[in-house]
Amino acid sequence: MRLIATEEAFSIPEIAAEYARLAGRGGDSLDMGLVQQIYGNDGDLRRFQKGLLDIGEERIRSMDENGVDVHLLSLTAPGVQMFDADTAAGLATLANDRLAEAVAKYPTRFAGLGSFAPQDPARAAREIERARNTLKLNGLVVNSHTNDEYYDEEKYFPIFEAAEALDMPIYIHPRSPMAGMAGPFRKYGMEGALWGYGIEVSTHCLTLIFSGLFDRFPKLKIVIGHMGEGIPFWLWRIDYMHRGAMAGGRAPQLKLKPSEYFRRNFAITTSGQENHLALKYSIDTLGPENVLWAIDYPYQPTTAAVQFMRTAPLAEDVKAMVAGGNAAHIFHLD
Ligand code: 1WB
Ligand code: MN
Repeated sequence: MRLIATEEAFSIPEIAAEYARLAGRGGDSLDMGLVQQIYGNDGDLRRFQKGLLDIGEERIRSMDENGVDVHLLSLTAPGVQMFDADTAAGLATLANDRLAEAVAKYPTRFAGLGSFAPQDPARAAREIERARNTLKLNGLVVNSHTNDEYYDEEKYFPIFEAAEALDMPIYIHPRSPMAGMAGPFRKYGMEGALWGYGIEVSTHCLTLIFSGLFDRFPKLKIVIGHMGEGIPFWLWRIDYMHRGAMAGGRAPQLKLKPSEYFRRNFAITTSGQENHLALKYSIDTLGPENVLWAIDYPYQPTTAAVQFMRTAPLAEDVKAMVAGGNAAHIFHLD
Protein backbone atom coordinates (compact mmCIF):
# COMPACT_ATOMS: atom_id res chain seq x y z
CA MET A 1 0.00 0.00 0.00
CA ARG A 2 1.52 3.30 -1.13
CA LEU A 3 0.90 6.29 1.16
CA ILE A 4 0.60 9.52 -0.84
CA ALA A 5 -0.31 12.51 1.32
CA THR A 6 -2.14 15.14 -0.69
CA GLU A 7 -2.48 18.37 1.37
CA GLU A 8 1.05 18.97 2.58
CA ALA A 9 2.02 22.58 3.15
CA PHE A 10 5.32 24.34 2.48
CA SER A 11 6.52 27.91 2.15
CA ILE A 12 9.62 29.77 0.98
CA PRO A 13 11.57 32.43 2.91
CA GLU A 14 10.52 35.25 0.56
CA ILE A 15 6.83 34.57 1.15
CA ALA A 16 7.31 34.11 4.90
CA ALA A 17 9.04 37.54 4.90
CA GLU A 18 6.11 39.09 3.02
CA TYR A 19 3.72 37.64 5.61
CA ALA A 20 5.91 38.99 8.42
CA ARG A 21 5.55 42.47 6.89
CA LEU A 22 1.79 41.96 6.60
CA ALA A 23 1.62 40.80 10.22
CA GLY A 24 3.36 44.01 11.27
CA ARG A 25 0.93 46.19 9.29
CA GLY A 26 -2.19 44.36 10.51
CA GLY A 27 -5.58 44.78 8.86
CA ASP A 28 -9.19 43.64 8.82
CA SER A 29 -8.87 40.32 6.96
CA LEU A 30 -10.22 37.40 8.95
CA ASP A 31 -6.95 35.61 8.11
CA MET A 32 -4.86 38.24 9.92
CA GLY A 33 -5.06 36.47 13.29
CA LEU A 34 -3.35 33.32 12.02
CA VAL A 35 -0.90 35.33 9.90
CA GLN A 36 0.20 37.18 13.07
CA GLN A 37 0.37 33.97 15.10
CA ILE A 38 2.63 32.23 12.58
CA TYR A 39 4.66 35.15 11.14
CA GLY A 40 4.36 37.94 13.72
CA ASN A 41 7.38 38.81 15.88
CA ASP A 42 5.83 37.35 19.02
CA GLY A 43 3.36 34.96 17.38
CA ASP A 44 2.58 31.84 19.40
CA LEU A 45 2.53 29.54 16.32
CA ARG A 46 5.93 30.56 14.91
CA ARG A 47 7.05 26.93 15.35
CA PHE A 48 5.04 26.03 12.20
CA GLN A 49 7.49 28.08 10.09
CA LYS A 50 10.24 25.50 10.56
CA GLY A 51 8.11 22.69 9.12
CA LEU A 52 6.77 24.88 6.32
CA LEU A 53 10.18 26.11 5.16
CA ASP A 54 11.79 22.66 5.08
CA ILE A 55 11.26 20.87 1.78
CA GLY A 56 14.24 18.61 2.28
CA GLU A 57 15.91 16.38 4.85
CA GLU A 58 13.79 17.02 7.97
CA ARG A 59 10.52 16.49 6.15
CA ILE A 60 11.77 13.31 4.50
CA ARG A 61 12.91 12.03 7.89
CA SER A 62 9.41 12.48 9.35
CA MET A 63 7.99 10.73 6.28
CA ASP A 64 10.46 7.83 6.67
CA GLU A 65 9.71 7.47 10.39
CA ASN A 66 6.03 7.06 9.59
CA GLY A 67 6.18 5.10 6.35
CA VAL A 68 4.85 7.93 4.19
CA ASP A 69 5.93 7.52 0.57
CA VAL A 70 5.07 10.89 -0.99
CA HIS A 71 4.11 14.44 0.01
CA LEU A 72 2.09 16.26 -2.64
CA LEU A 73 3.33 19.73 -1.67
CA SER A 74 1.29 22.94 -1.85
CA LEU A 75 2.18 26.52 -0.90
CA THR A 76 0.57 27.13 2.48
CA ALA A 77 -2.64 29.16 2.92
CA PRO A 78 -3.57 31.80 2.00
CA GLY A 79 -0.84 31.42 -0.66
CA VAL A 80 -0.15 34.67 -2.48
CA GLN A 81 -3.75 35.83 -2.20
CA MET A 82 -3.26 38.56 0.41
CA PHE A 83 -0.67 40.45 -1.70
CA ASP A 84 -1.12 43.00 -4.49
CA ALA A 85 -1.41 41.50 -7.99
CA ASP A 86 2.21 42.04 -9.10
CA THR A 87 3.79 40.87 -5.86
CA ALA A 88 1.44 37.89 -5.84
CA ALA A 89 2.20 36.77 -9.40
CA GLY A 90 5.95 37.17 -8.88
CA LEU A 91 5.93 35.18 -5.65
CA ALA A 92 3.76 32.43 -7.17
CA THR A 93 6.33 32.02 -9.94
CA LEU A 94 9.18 31.92 -7.44
CA ALA A 95 7.36 29.40 -5.23
CA ASN A 96 6.66 27.19 -8.25
CA ASP A 97 10.34 27.28 -9.27
CA ARG A 98 11.45 26.28 -5.75
CA LEU A 99 8.80 23.56 -5.65
CA ALA A 100 9.98 22.14 -8.97
CA GLU A 101 13.58 22.16 -7.63
CA ALA A 102 12.54 20.20 -4.54
CA VAL A 103 10.64 17.67 -6.65
CA ALA A 104 13.64 17.33 -8.98
CA LYS A 105 15.89 16.66 -5.99
CA TYR A 106 13.56 14.04 -4.45
CA PRO A 107 11.50 12.81 -7.41
CA THR A 108 10.21 9.69 -5.67
CA ARG A 109 9.25 11.49 -2.44
CA PHE A 110 7.78 14.82 -3.50
CA ALA A 111 5.21 15.94 -6.04
CA GLY A 112 3.73 19.41 -6.23
CA LEU A 113 0.73 21.64 -6.82
CA GLY A 114 1.52 24.93 -8.53
CA SER A 115 0.33 28.32 -7.28
CA PHE A 116 -1.00 31.24 -9.27
CA ALA A 117 -2.32 34.73 -8.52
CA PRO A 118 -6.10 34.95 -9.14
CA GLN A 119 -5.69 38.74 -8.85
CA ASP A 120 -4.53 38.64 -12.51
CA PRO A 121 -6.43 35.83 -14.29
CA ALA A 122 -4.66 36.16 -17.66
CA ARG A 123 -1.22 35.98 -16.05
CA ALA A 124 -2.49 33.12 -13.83
CA ALA A 125 -3.43 31.15 -16.96
CA ARG A 126 0.11 31.59 -18.31
CA GLU A 127 1.62 30.44 -15.02
CA ILE A 128 -0.65 27.38 -15.05
CA GLU A 129 0.67 26.50 -18.49
CA ARG A 130 4.27 26.94 -17.29
CA ALA A 131 3.54 24.86 -14.18
CA ARG A 132 2.38 21.97 -16.35
CA ASN A 133 4.57 22.16 -19.46
CA THR A 134 7.86 23.51 -18.09
CA LEU A 135 7.85 22.59 -14.40
CA LYS A 136 5.87 19.32 -14.79
CA LEU A 137 3.87 20.00 -11.62
CA ASN A 138 0.93 17.74 -10.77
CA GLY A 139 -1.94 20.17 -10.36
CA LEU A 140 -2.78 23.51 -8.77
CA VAL A 141 -3.71 24.97 -5.42
CA VAL A 142 -5.77 28.03 -4.60
CA ASN A 143 -7.00 29.16 -1.19
CA SER A 144 -10.67 29.98 -1.73
CA HIS A 145 -11.59 33.65 -2.17
CA THR A 146 -9.29 36.40 -3.42
CA ASN A 147 -10.08 39.99 -2.37
CA ASP A 148 -13.49 38.78 -1.18
CA GLU A 149 -14.54 37.33 -4.54
CA TYR A 150 -15.42 33.79 -5.56
CA TYR A 151 -14.41 32.40 -8.94
CA ASP A 152 -17.92 31.84 -10.33
CA GLU A 153 -17.44 35.21 -12.09
CA GLU A 154 -16.56 35.21 -15.76
CA LYS A 155 -13.34 37.17 -15.28
CA TYR A 156 -11.83 34.08 -13.61
CA PHE A 157 -12.70 31.73 -16.48
CA PRO A 158 -9.18 31.90 -18.07
CA ILE A 159 -7.93 30.04 -14.99
CA PHE A 160 -10.43 27.21 -15.41
CA GLU A 161 -9.95 27.12 -19.16
CA ALA A 162 -6.20 26.54 -18.73
CA ALA A 163 -6.66 24.04 -15.90
CA GLU A 164 -9.18 21.99 -17.85
CA ALA A 165 -7.19 22.05 -21.11
CA LEU A 166 -3.99 20.92 -19.34
CA ASP A 167 -5.73 18.39 -17.06
CA MET A 168 -4.53 20.22 -13.93
CA PRO A 169 -6.82 19.48 -10.95
CA ILE A 170 -7.32 22.50 -8.71
CA TYR A 171 -7.09 21.91 -4.97
CA ILE A 172 -9.29 24.53 -3.29
CA HIS A 173 -7.66 24.84 0.11
CA PRO A 174 -9.37 26.90 2.81
CA ARG A 175 -8.71 30.35 4.08
CA SER A 176 -10.97 32.24 6.48
CA PRO A 177 -14.38 33.48 5.29
CA MET A 178 -14.50 36.54 3.07
CA ALA A 179 -15.38 39.96 4.52
CA GLY A 180 -19.07 39.72 3.64
CA MET A 181 -19.65 36.89 6.08
CA ALA A 182 -16.84 37.46 8.55
CA GLY A 183 -18.86 38.78 11.50
CA PRO A 184 -20.04 35.67 13.33
CA PHE A 185 -16.66 33.95 12.92
CA ARG A 186 -14.85 36.58 14.99
CA LYS A 187 -16.23 35.02 18.17
CA TYR A 188 -14.81 31.99 19.95
CA GLY A 189 -11.88 31.47 17.55
CA MET A 190 -14.22 30.19 14.83
CA GLU A 191 -12.52 31.84 11.84
CA GLY A 192 -10.01 29.08 11.06
CA ALA A 193 -9.88 25.30 10.93
CA LEU A 194 -12.45 25.03 13.75
CA TRP A 195 -15.35 26.08 11.48
CA GLY A 196 -14.70 29.08 9.21
CA TYR A 197 -12.41 27.23 6.77
CA GLY A 198 -15.02 24.61 5.95
CA ILE A 199 -17.87 27.11 5.60
CA GLU A 200 -15.78 29.31 3.30
CA VAL A 201 -14.76 26.47 0.95
CA SER A 202 -18.12 24.70 0.92
CA THR A 203 -19.95 27.96 0.16
CA HIS A 204 -17.45 28.82 -2.56
CA CYS A 205 -17.74 25.37 -4.18
CA LEU A 206 -21.53 25.54 -4.20
CA THR A 207 -21.39 28.88 -6.05
CA LEU A 208 -19.13 27.21 -8.65
CA ILE A 209 -21.62 24.37 -9.09
CA PHE A 210 -24.74 26.55 -9.11
CA SER A 211 -23.21 29.04 -11.58
CA GLY A 212 -23.04 26.36 -14.28
CA LEU A 213 -19.22 26.35 -14.31
CA PHE A 214 -19.13 22.58 -14.82
CA ASP A 215 -21.44 22.70 -17.84
CA ARG A 216 -18.94 25.13 -19.35
CA PHE A 217 -15.86 23.15 -18.18
CA PRO A 218 -17.13 19.55 -17.90
CA LYS A 219 -13.67 18.00 -17.47
CA LEU A 220 -12.49 20.38 -14.75
CA LYS A 221 -11.43 18.57 -11.55
CA ILE A 222 -11.66 20.27 -8.16
CA VAL A 223 -10.20 18.69 -5.02
CA ILE A 224 -11.22 19.80 -1.53
CA GLY A 225 -9.94 18.71 1.87
CA HIS A 226 -11.32 17.97 5.31
CA MET A 227 -13.56 15.12 4.10
CA GLY A 228 -15.31 17.39 1.62
CA GLU A 229 -15.84 20.40 3.94
CA GLY A 230 -19.29 19.11 4.95
CA ILE A 231 -20.72 18.92 1.42
CA PRO A 232 -21.01 15.10 1.16
CA PHE A 233 -23.36 15.06 4.17
CA TRP A 234 -25.59 17.72 2.58
CA LEU A 235 -25.97 16.36 -0.97
CA TRP A 236 -29.52 15.09 -0.67
CA ARG A 237 -30.78 18.38 0.73
CA ILE A 238 -28.79 20.42 -1.79
CA ASP A 239 -30.31 18.46 -4.70
CA TYR A 240 -33.81 18.83 -3.28
CA MET A 241 -33.62 22.56 -2.54
CA HIS A 242 -31.75 23.48 -5.71
CA ARG A 243 -34.75 22.46 -7.84
CA GLY A 244 -36.76 25.22 -6.13
CA ALA A 245 -34.00 27.78 -6.64
CA MET A 246 -33.90 26.95 -10.38
CA ALA A 247 -37.69 26.90 -10.74
CA GLY A 248 -37.97 30.27 -8.99
CA GLY A 249 -35.38 31.79 -11.35
CA ARG A 250 -32.90 32.41 -8.51
CA ALA A 251 -30.30 30.05 -9.99
CA PRO A 252 -29.37 29.18 -13.61
CA GLN A 253 -30.73 26.00 -15.17
CA LEU A 254 -28.13 23.20 -15.02
CA LYS A 255 -27.80 20.00 -17.04
CA LEU A 256 -27.14 17.80 -14.00
CA LYS A 257 -28.09 17.67 -10.33
CA PRO A 258 -25.61 19.36 -7.96
CA SER A 259 -24.68 15.94 -6.51
CA GLU A 260 -23.89 14.67 -10.01
CA TYR A 261 -21.39 17.49 -10.56
CA PHE A 262 -19.94 16.81 -7.13
CA ARG A 263 -19.37 13.14 -8.00
CA ARG A 264 -18.08 13.91 -11.51
CA ASN A 265 -15.99 17.05 -10.99
CA PHE A 266 -14.80 16.83 -7.39
CA ALA A 267 -12.64 14.60 -5.23
CA ILE A 268 -12.18 14.99 -1.48
CA THR A 269 -9.30 14.34 0.90
CA THR A 270 -9.19 13.25 4.53
CA SER A 271 -6.97 16.10 5.78
CA GLY A 272 -7.54 16.86 9.46
CA GLN A 273 -10.75 14.84 9.60
CA GLU A 274 -9.74 11.50 11.05
CA ASN A 275 -13.08 9.82 11.64
CA HIS A 276 -13.61 6.31 10.21
CA LEU A 277 -17.41 6.62 10.06
CA ALA A 278 -17.15 9.86 8.07
CA LEU A 279 -14.61 8.15 5.80
CA LYS A 280 -16.91 5.16 5.17
CA TYR A 281 -19.89 7.43 4.55
CA SER A 282 -17.87 9.54 2.08
CA ILE A 283 -16.65 6.47 0.18
CA ASP A 284 -20.19 5.06 0.01
CA THR A 285 -21.59 8.43 -1.11
CA LEU A 286 -18.94 9.53 -3.63
CA GLY A 287 -17.39 6.25 -4.73
CA PRO A 288 -14.00 4.86 -3.62
CA GLU A 289 -12.23 6.60 -6.51
CA ASN A 290 -13.09 10.07 -5.17
CA VAL A 291 -11.57 9.93 -1.68
CA LEU A 292 -7.85 10.60 -1.11
CA TRP A 293 -5.70 10.45 2.00
CA ALA A 294 -3.94 13.55 3.38
CA ILE A 295 -2.08 14.57 6.52
CA ASP A 296 -2.11 18.41 6.46
CA TYR A 297 1.57 18.57 7.45
CA PRO A 298 2.84 20.44 9.46
CA TYR A 299 -0.47 21.55 10.98
CA GLN A 300 -1.63 18.01 11.84
CA PRO A 301 0.52 15.20 13.29
CA THR A 302 1.73 12.59 10.78
CA THR A 303 1.65 9.59 13.12
CA ALA A 304 -2.08 9.89 13.84
CA ALA A 305 -2.94 10.46 10.17
CA VAL A 306 -1.02 7.32 9.16
CA GLN A 307 -2.62 5.32 11.97
CA PHE A 308 -6.06 6.53 10.81
CA MET A 309 -5.37 5.29 7.28
CA ARG A 310 -3.74 1.99 8.24
CA THR A 311 -6.54 1.02 10.64
CA ALA A 312 -9.42 2.18 8.42
CA PRO A 313 -12.14 -0.51 8.30
CA LEU A 314 -12.05 -0.90 4.50
CA ALA A 315 -11.47 -3.71 2.03
CA GLU A 316 -7.76 -3.86 1.15
CA ASP A 317 -8.26 -2.78 -2.46
CA VAL A 318 -10.34 0.26 -1.42
CA LYS A 319 -7.80 1.14 1.27
CA ALA A 320 -4.99 1.11 -1.30
CA MET A 321 -7.01 3.43 -3.55
CA VAL A 322 -7.63 5.96 -0.76
CA ALA A 323 -4.09 5.72 0.64
CA GLY A 324 -2.38 6.50 -2.65
CA GLY A 325 -3.84 4.92 -5.78
CA ASN A 326 -6.43 7.62 -6.39
CA ALA A 327 -3.88 10.41 -5.82
CA ALA A 328 -1.45 8.81 -8.28
CA HIS A 329 -4.22 8.72 -10.87
CA ILE A 330 -5.78 12.16 -10.33
CA PHE A 331 -2.49 14.03 -9.92
CA HIS A 332 -0.57 12.15 -12.64
CA LEU A 333 2.15 10.76 -10.37
CA ASP A 334 4.73 8.60 -12.18
C1 1WB B 1 -5.07 24.33 8.05
C2 1WB B 1 -4.95 24.39 9.41
C3 1WB B 1 -4.39 25.18 7.22
C4 1WB B 1 -4.13 25.37 9.96
C5 1WB B 1 -3.57 26.16 7.74
O1 1WB B 1 -2.96 27.00 6.88
C6 1WB B 1 -3.44 26.25 9.14
C7 1WB B 1 -6.00 23.31 7.48
C8 1WB B 1 -2.50 28.25 7.35
O2 1WB B 1 -6.83 22.79 8.24
O3 1WB B 1 -5.95 23.03 6.28
C9 1WB B 1 -4.01 25.43 11.42
O4 1WB B 1 -3.43 26.41 11.92
O5 1WB B 1 -4.49 24.52 12.10
MN1 MN C 1 -4.33 22.44 5.03
